[in-house]
Amino acid sequence: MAGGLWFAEDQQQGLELSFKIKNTLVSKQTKYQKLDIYETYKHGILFTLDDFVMTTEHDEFVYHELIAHVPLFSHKHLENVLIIGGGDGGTAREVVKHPVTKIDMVEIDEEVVEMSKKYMPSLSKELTNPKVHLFFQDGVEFVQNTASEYDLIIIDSTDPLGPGEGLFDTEFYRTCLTALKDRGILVAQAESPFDNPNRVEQIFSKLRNVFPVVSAYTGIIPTYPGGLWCFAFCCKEPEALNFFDEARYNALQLELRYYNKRIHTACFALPEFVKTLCQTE
Ligand code: AG3
Repeated sequence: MAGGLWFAEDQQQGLELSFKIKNTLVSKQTKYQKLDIYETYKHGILFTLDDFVMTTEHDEFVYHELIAHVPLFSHKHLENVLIIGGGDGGTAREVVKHPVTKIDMVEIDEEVVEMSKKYMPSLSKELTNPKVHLFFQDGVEFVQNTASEYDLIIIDSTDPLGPGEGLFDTEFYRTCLTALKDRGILVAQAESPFDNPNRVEQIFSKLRNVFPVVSAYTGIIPTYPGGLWCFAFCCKEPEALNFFDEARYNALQLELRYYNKRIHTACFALPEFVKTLCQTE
């Protein structure tokens, strides 16, 4: 590797993705995980947990717009939204753009929120919005105490390793189903079909055991392993899959950088090998 300081994420098959680092802003062990924030030369701020890339300022918009607006525009009457994980605030920032009543966000590691507020204001800026209620707790426990409460649950987790592991369990998915209202939708980040096809396969197979309707969509996130990323879209009735709130879309006139009306439909078009992994239509 050329000189200077580099951060490298070690990917599954002996492949590394490296960023040239200008400055290390934070490097610490929290109660739950190793947390680092770097200033890179070309990708803005880079935030990692346990040395896995969580987000970069350069391409975070793809992930956060997709994980939020796809389900948000698929729901007719949004009131309560639950974000599980998402401590950097990127997902909440997108959700507040919709006329929702309240957003509960449950993040296990308070230091992720603190550090994001300090070093990643472009992501965390809406975490002080009065609609956003923060709970520093394990998402698995939080959901156990809810029933028929949410219109949308967004699982913005880490990989299924370390503190985020329980967020990939069948039991947890079951409690999420209970936490949703009848027309509710659950969306989850669902890993990389190139880098870790087994994980993708497992996530979808567990979700299919729990949810009556399971679909998948993808987006291109250059700094995540494999570049192509999966999201799971689950609901109780197939209706949400074919619904797009055009009136709200036109009224909001959101200025986004990835998501738009055509992407809403197009992102569900899956390459054959991804279709095989997710076993969705
Ligand atoms: N959550 C998904 C990160 C998964 C990336 N995996 C990896 N780099 N191995 C990101 C949180 C953004 N709010």
